[in-house]
Amino acid sequence: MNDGNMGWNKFLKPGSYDVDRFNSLGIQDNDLSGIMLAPKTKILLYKNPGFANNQVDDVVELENASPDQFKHICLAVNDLQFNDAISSIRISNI
Ligand SMILES: [Ca+2]
Repeated sequence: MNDGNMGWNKFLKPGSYDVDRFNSLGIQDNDLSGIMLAPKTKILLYKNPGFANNQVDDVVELENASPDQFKHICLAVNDLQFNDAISSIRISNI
């Protein structure tokens, strides 16, 4: 949900983000509705903390292949039920 602090819309640098790191950045568990991806990066969004992939639909990989454009990904419009469910994230360069 957008609770007014825009925490869901933060830009995150490549790295691994578990729940504790989320919280330190002002992002709440199960609250992510959108994310900004830097050029030439990919992101793994996990429904579970600790990057746990227990079921086939627990993780989704999205990427921004553009060399120079940022890409906003809105989780509220897809049908993967990742909106307000994300508990850990990995971001890497491609
Ligand atoms: Ca979750």
